Amino acid sequence: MPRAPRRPKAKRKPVKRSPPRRRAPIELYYWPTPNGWKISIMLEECRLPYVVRPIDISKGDQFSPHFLAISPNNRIPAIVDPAGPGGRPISVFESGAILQYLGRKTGKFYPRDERARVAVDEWLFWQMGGLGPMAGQANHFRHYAPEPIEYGISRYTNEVNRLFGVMDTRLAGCEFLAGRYSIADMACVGWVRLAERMGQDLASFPRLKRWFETIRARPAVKRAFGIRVEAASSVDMKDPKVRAILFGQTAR
Ligand SMILES: N[C@@H](CCC(=O)N[C@@H](CS)C(=O)NCC(=O)O)C(=O)O
Repeated sequence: MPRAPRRPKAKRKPVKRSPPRRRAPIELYYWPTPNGWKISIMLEECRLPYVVRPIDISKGDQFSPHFLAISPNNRIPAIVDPAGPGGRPISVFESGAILQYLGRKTGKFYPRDERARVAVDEWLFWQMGGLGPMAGQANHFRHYAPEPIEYGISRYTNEVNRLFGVMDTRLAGCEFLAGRYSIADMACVGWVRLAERMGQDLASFPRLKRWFETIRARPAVKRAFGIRVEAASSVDMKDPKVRAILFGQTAR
């Protein structure tokens, strides 16, 4: 069959494209502590653009009206995502809520499948309600109490020991806390990093040690742990002004 003659191509008008708009970065209100690391790890793992806004908790930046408007509990970390739901900015405080938010936003490290998500939530909440607070108290009584209080030291050191044991047992059956690497692991790793300060020897927890070494070797985790905040390295925890800010807080 003879082919139909080709129609001459209509000339397309050149479409003027505006240059791609650079996405404003997420602002991370941060100080280099286990709670701060959780979020820098997640941002690095997801390769999300972000800027670090240091909140010097030893000088009282956490009480500035600007920060309190974002984080009413006067604690780091917090984030402001300029491209939140509906394309409008959103601020989020509480590290667990931030991890879940970023997990939902990116679809990474926080599975959509309900069974898998329940497992992540279990270990995330276990960290938020157990490991974090207990390790925080162990650290306080072991290093910052004005005089040694044996009851407080052993109560919280033992509790961290028990919680490390829970992780060690769990990790006998799976590579990561919720099966696959997730925000639950990111929430816990900073506390395990400080095991010695909490009076724990990782050699007694071989599966936990293996888990820690695996996570610590991840490039994103290395980058997150590598963030330097100059002022943080010179904080003197014996300075009465610093101690009054951090340890003298009441409802006011
Ligand atoms: N539950 C909070 C705890 C955060 C927290 O305790 N942050 C500490 C640093 S690790 C802080 O900001 N401390 C400031 C202060 O004590 O005033 C979270 O997980 O975000």
